[in-house]
Amino acid sequence: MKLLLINGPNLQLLGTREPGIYGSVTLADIENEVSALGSTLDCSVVARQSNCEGELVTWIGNARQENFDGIIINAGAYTHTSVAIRDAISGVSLPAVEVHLSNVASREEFRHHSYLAPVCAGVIAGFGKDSYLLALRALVSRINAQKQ
Ligand code: CA2
Repeated sequence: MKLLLINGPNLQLLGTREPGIYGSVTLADIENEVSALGSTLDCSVVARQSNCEGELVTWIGNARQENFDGIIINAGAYTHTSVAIRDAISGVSLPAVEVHLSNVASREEFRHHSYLAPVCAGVIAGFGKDSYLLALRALVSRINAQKQ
C-alpha cells in the first residue's frame, strides 16, 4: 500500500512558533512518525508540503497515476476556503482523511467550516501529531476493508 501525506500552508513552521496551539513537534517529526507507523502496517508513506494551493491540487489530481491508494491531508487554512482542493479530492476517487492538529471546532467560527470534509472518508482533529497517526490507521483499515 502506498499513501500520500499532504501538508498545506504554513505547516512547515511547526515547532518554531505558536507552540500553545500546535505543540512543539516539527513537520519532519510528524512525517517520520507517520512513515514509521506506516512501515509496521505494510504501507509506504510519501510526505509533501506546499504553501501553494495549485501545487496541492496537482498532487491530489496526479495521485492515481502515481499509484497512491489513499491520501492524508492537512490542508491548513485552505480547508476553510478551497473549492479547488475539494474538487481535486472528489475527482481523484481515492479515499482521503482530513487531519488537523488543533480542534478546529473549538476555535474561531471561520475554522468551523470545511470545504473538504464532505468529500473525505472522515476527519480527525484535535490530537496534535496523534491526529496524523490515527488518520493513518483509519485509512489503512478502510483501504484493506475495501480490498476484501
Ligand atoms: O489545526 C490544524 O492542523 C490547522 O489545519 C492548522 C492551520 C489552520 O489554519 C487550520 O485552521 C487548522 C494553520 C497551520 C499553520 O501552522 C503554524 C504552525 C506554527 C506556527 C504558525 C503556523
